[in-house]
Amino acid sequence: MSDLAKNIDRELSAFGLRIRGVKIFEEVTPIAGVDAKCVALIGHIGGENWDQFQNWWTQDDHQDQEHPLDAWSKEIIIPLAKKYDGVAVFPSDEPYYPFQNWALESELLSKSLINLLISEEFGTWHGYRGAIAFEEKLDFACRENPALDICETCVDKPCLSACPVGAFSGDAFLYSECQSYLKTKEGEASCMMDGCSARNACPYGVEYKYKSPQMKFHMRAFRKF
Ligand code: B12
Ligand code: SF4
Ligand code: SF4
Repeated sequence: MSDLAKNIDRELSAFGLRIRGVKIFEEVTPIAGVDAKCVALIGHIGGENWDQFQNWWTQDDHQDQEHPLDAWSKEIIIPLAKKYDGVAVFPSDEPYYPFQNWALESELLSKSLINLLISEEFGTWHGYRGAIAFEEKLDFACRENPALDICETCVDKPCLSACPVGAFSGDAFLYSECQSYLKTKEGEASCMMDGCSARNACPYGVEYKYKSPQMKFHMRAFRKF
């Protein structure tokens, strides 16, 4: 790993974040005004960022944020990008940058049947908080394995039968069926309380599963009011 990558990773670790992988572009790629040669993906595995985020969120001047986790991420990643001559981009800002594709090409992950990337170690319990694009290549040990297909080897596929509205029974995720269910009393008592039943049914990475406050936070953010 280069000194630059090590320094960024060390600074991120104070917030429970890390460089998840670095996607090296075969051709220079324009990203947010930069001719990028690579992009460093920043995120968390399991609940490693949760306490730091909560401490920030409970401070008086942060409680009214409409998207607190995004605001927290920006407060950390934008200055870091400036300090190291890169430019920051974020997963929820449009135009959407292809975070999942970048991740697939720089980490040991595979696509899952429930539209999330999955790892043999930590399952689907991980996320991306931002990325920094650089005009220079960053030396970082990437663990990409394009042949990995975890779901293919999962015989029972419990995720598919766990969703009460069969949101994964077709070719695409049935977003409105899921959203409608989450607004019912049953949805409030199950997925809204304990997290997506399909995601919970997956046997991979159970020890990385988000704890209740983090789970509820993400479910509330996901459900449109
Ligand atoms: C819009 C969006 C949604 C929308 C619509 C998703 C859709 N299918 O269109 C809705 C609201 C439904 C949604 C829901 C959720 N999302 Co969402 N979403 C996004 C967002 C902001 C943009 C997606 C996009 O259009 N990207 C643009 C395309 C071009 O980029 P791409 O990633 O390279 O897309 C390629 C891949 O998707 C790939 N691809 C094609 N088919 C498939 C199939 C599978 C199985 C996979 C893994 C990839 C894949 O090819 C695409 C084209 O090149 C991304 C963040 C981001 N910027 O990527 C998060 C993101 C994908 N979501 C995420 C999450 C966690 C969720 C939720 C669990 C809610 C939550 N926040 O907790 C649910 C899960 C629902 C589900 N099971 O599908 C995470 C996924 C992390 C992971 N572990 O993989 C992301 C990366 C955000 C993040 N901050 O980490 N999401
Ligand atoms: S339960 Fe099996 S098929 Fe479903 S996401 Fe997990 S590994 Fe893939
Ligand atoms: S949150 Fe509940 S309803 Fe929505 S996809 Fe997951 S299991 Fe299905």
